Amino acid sequence: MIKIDSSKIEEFNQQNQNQHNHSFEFLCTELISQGIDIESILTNLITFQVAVPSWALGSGGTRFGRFPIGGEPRNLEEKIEDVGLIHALNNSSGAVSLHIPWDIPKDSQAIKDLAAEYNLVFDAVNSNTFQDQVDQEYSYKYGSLSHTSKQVREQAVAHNKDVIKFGEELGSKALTVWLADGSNFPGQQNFREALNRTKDSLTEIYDSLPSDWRLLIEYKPFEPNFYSMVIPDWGTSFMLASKIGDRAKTLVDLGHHLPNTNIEQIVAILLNENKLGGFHFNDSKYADDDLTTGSIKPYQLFLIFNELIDESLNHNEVFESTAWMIDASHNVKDPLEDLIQSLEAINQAYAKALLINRLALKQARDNNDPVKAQELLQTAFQTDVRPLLREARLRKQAALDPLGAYRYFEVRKQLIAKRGTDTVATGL
Ligand code: PSV
Ligand code: MN
Repeated sequence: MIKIDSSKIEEFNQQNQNQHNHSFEFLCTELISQGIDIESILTNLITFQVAVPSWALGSGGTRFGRFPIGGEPRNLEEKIEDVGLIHALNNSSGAVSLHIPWDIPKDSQAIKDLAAEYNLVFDAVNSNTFQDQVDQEYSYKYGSLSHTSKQVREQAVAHNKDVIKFGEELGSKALTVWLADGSNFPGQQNFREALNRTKDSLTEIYDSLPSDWRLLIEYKPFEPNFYSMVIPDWGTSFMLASKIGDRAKTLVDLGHHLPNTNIEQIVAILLNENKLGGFHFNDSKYADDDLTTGSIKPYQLFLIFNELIDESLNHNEVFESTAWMIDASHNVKDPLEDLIQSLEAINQAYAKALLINRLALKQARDNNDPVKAQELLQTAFQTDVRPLLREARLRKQAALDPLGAYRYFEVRKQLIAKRGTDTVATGL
């Protein structure tokens, strides 16, 4: 079991402590002059946790190829070890989100105990009815929850119920359903019938949820079906969630939008209707590119957090009741480094959005002053909040510089030494 000792992290931090003190003091002086409550921002950053999906720990592939990075986790235990390693470095990824059947826990109690050793809990569980498994009776080639055949739908519903069972054993409180169902050619599918069958299947799944669980319905405009997807957009997900019940919510995967979609406005509308269930964070240039969060559109991420904070002023449970998760995997980076970068980008967007002068923004809006409103957003967005993030990490015994520490401790080298060079993690 590879573990990074907190005393090692402390030693590593000492090398950069003076430099950090200097930049933190400098930023504090500036923020205090703007009347910003630094301690309250730090408290938010210290408590904020984002889940890591069990499928993002190996190098991702495209249909053209896959290039294993070496030391990839060979089983669920090793995936937990990986999440534990980055959590030790940043103390902001304290949860794992499992994809079943890629990561079926053979002994749930043992898995739970192992996760606890790394201070990890289990976030939403994800079902998979987009691939056929070897022992499966009916194929999902033409869909699952929306399928024309009752037997296929029943099989897909039963799978979701199994996933809930695993999730209950691990302490999860939500099921995320993403459907690949749809059609590739005009005329192939009756849109309305497919949608109604999906609603009925989801209702059956919802009815079997434990009373403190939520059903998160993910949407996606295209891929793997290229003519139509049964749940292509937030409107369809929202409509389904509204019909199905209070604990059915919409899940926003940032990559599941057509270029230039105003995602922050979608988030605001869902928040307004109490239907935002959670996020899958990633970034994209075109669509579901699975790039590192914040690598392409950090301003968009900041604007999303702006909406969340705006809502949290009225309903402060928003942050607790939302499922925060990264959903990315691509084939050129060390996946653990990628996750560290994603966590940094998410925390930066959150911290910057916390700096917005909301009173002044309200006044600018009320006075129809778009110039002032933009200046206020830009002032917050342009602030280098990295010293705040470092301070938050320091206070929770994490690394001042998680990426630097990851390289300094030669974590990948240790993983390769233990697991070998040609292991391939389950996932896509
Ligand atoms: C589909 O593109 C998706 O975003 C869904 O969340 C899946 O569960 C995940 O990626 C992994 O394939
Ligand atoms: Mn997703």
